[in-house]
Amino acid sequence: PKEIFLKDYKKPDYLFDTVDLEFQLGDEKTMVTSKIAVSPGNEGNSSPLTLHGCDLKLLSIKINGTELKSDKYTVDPRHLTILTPPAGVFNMEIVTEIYPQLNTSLEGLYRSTGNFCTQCEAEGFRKITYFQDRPDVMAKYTCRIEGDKTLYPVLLSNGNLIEQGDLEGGKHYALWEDPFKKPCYLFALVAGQLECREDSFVTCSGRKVTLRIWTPAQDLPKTSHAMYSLKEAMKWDEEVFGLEYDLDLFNIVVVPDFNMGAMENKSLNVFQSRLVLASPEAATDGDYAAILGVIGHEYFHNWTGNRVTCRDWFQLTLKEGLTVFRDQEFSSDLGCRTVKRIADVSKLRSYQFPQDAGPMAHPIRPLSYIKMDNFYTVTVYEKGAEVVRMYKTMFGASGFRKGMDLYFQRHDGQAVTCEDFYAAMCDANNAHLPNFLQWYSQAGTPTVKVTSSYDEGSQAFSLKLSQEVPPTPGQPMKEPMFIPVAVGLVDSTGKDMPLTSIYSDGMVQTLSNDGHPIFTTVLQFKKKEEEFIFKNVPERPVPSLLRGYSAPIRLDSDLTESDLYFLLANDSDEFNRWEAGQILARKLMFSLVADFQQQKTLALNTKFVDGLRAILQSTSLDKEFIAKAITLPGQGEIMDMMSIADPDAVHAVRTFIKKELAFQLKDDLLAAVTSNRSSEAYAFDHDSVARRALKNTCLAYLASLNEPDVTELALNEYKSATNMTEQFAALAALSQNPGQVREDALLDFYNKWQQDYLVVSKWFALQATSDIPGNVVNVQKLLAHPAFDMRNPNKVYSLIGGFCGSPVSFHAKDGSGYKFLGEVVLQLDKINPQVASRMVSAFSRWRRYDETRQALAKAQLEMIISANGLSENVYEIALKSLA
Ligand code: B3K
Ligand code: ZN
Repeated sequence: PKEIFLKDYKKPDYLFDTVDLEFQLGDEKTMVTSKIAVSPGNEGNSSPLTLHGCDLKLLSIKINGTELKSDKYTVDPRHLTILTPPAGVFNMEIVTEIYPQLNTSLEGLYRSTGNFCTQCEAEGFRKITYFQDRPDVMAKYTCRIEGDKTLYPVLLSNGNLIEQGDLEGGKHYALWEDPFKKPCYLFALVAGQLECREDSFVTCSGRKVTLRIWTPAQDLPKTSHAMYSLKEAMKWDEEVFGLEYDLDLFNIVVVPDFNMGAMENKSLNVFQSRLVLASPEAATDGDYAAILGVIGHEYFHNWTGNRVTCRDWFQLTLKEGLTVFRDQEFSSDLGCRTVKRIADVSKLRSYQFPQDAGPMAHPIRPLSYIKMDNFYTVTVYEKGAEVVRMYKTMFGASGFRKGMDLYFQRHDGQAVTCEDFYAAMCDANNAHLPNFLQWYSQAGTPTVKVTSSYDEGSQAFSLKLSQEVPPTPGQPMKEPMFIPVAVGLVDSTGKDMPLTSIYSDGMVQTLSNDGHPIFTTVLQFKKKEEEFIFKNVPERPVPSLLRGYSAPIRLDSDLTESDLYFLLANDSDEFNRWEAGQILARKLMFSLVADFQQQKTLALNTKFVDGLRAILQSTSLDKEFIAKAITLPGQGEIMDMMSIADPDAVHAVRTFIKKELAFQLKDDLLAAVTSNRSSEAYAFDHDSVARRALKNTCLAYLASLNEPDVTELALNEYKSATNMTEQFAALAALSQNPGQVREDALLDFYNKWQQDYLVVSKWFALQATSDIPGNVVNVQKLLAHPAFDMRNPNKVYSLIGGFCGSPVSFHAKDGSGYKFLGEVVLQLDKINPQVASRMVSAFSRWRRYDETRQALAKAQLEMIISANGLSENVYEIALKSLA
């Protein structure tokens, strides 16, 4: 396998101006004709024209209408090279044959439940036809699709439908034209038996856009929330960024078999079913929120990704980090900002921090890859979004908007780099951000240490900051980075102090906002060590640091426990209230883990219980915020912070705290469950979601007691639930404890929902993530369950992915969890390398565990890497994990 490096980037030798595709869809084979207008990329270019291709049968090549003799080109399993292309502009016609029905990789053209569908990002277009498959080759496309009218009544591609009609032999055709230049990864084709929900949106300039969501007929009723989400996204992008949709038609297609969540193909987005289909009975609030976010995300790509795209795949975060940031903001504006921020930061901590600290650590712009598909990561996406967020933190909403405007003004229709985005942001704000670009090139999560001191005599409050970016594979030494640290000072009554001036770097800066006092300032921390001194501070404050989580770092401050309890109760920054509680919980968990390891009796600190009780009893706090604030940090997050991760200890401690809290707060928890019931019809609005979130969180606590009265209560909730959010939460509560009640409830649920494969996936995930003893065997059995299908990524992510995400069973000390995964990865790799590679990643952090576990996990990785015919996808992850 060949490694590809960012530093080797070269412009393409040839440009493609127009691409006219023709598909003859058939049950056994599909014929693809591609006519390309080629022009030289550089003056006087005469180099061979190398095209990518994979799993293609070449039927013919013509240059300027003449068939090319076989000595004029070479073909290998990955390329077709035209040895001496004509000088200047020429036409090229290539005919290939492909076999979508045999394509289980779900990349290129494939079949899903009988329909045809494509996925081209990152490098799937080469499985359709020979092409310069790289994002900086942008062309205008037409696409003519021909197929059986009964089998494939609907024929879709990008852009506008300009012609359609019947053909002989029961066939028909459709001709699509996309007026916008695009890279081939945004090409899409869908054909099959689908029906649509149609609606429309009138844009800010008064154009009426037809919106269609295509699904199998029986699912149409479940598309209303997706349609609502799409219209909200279109409106939001106009209001917040001034971005208007640019065609008269926007299609979304639902496909059960899809590797990723969804894909932003120009005007023809493709989604996996669970991110479109929802009804109150069968989808949870979490599903509704995910649909809103992902529909928004793919729609927002129309500007950030499609109109302005990436020069090369190393720049992926240019479109993904930015678009994740945009979807996060969209969801915040439609829901509750603090709660959304908490969810996003939790995700970063649970998944991205471990990646950044392991063998797969890479900068948000990777320096090299073997398979690009392996770099659609939480680092590129979520950390990338944090980097975009930092521009907004520094320049404010209006400065950020100016930067975005300039970015589009400069680069519409281009394939560009992360530096281009940085330059637009800085130029629009007349700013220079020293060391900020390091965020794009250095991997690893920086740790920032903060020590504070107060001098009563001079009324000065000092914060001394130092930063450390840890070594990561290939990057032993790191430079300091530009880190925006948002800070407020809280006085002894719990109020924010007005901030008047600050001294740093030999300069005094006066702080005010047009004469109004300010309460939060953003420190621009850009050296290894720096001191910031606040002036005119009348009493010793408690600093509220990194408000809103203003940078993706680990913060290590000298705040005392009593400072943290004070912030938990008083901080005006709600995010930091939650954060104070989390820091306290982490400290508590660490000290109990130590006790557990030394076989001491575990006991819960009463201050902690009182702190959570106060939050739980609050009538002023948002209910969803309360639910988040009483939730303990995840096991993964704690293990990630230990020198040797100990899954048994962390699990035992987390279970102990949960139970103990449930015991001590039982009355409050019961009250929260009963007072948050509602008989109203399901609504996905913030108040209802928040009410259910609090009720369900409390029910989960109570169920951990495993006492007859709470089991009775949970059973009751399960039976009386009128929506999936509450029904599933009750099922999850009941299934915490092994025994007959659990078995009966799981069986009852399956019997109720076996016709709905999306609900069945949840049922798989619930069991897969369970930490009941001996769960490896249960999951193994579920692999053979008639509803499970290794070819469906969603089911694999639910069952196998879920299992790997649950520390106890996956890390079973006898190695049974590792062995299970090792076998499954090899099986999966034959079917779908992208999915297999996502699963094998669960092994990557094997060095974090004790020696016994290390040896067992390593043996599986070695077994995998030595297997015959391994895909490059799995090979790259296994290789890096073992390095
Ligand atoms: N851009 C796609 C990801 C495609 C991944 C291909 N391996 C989805 C998204 O981020 O919007
Ligand atoms: Zn995206």
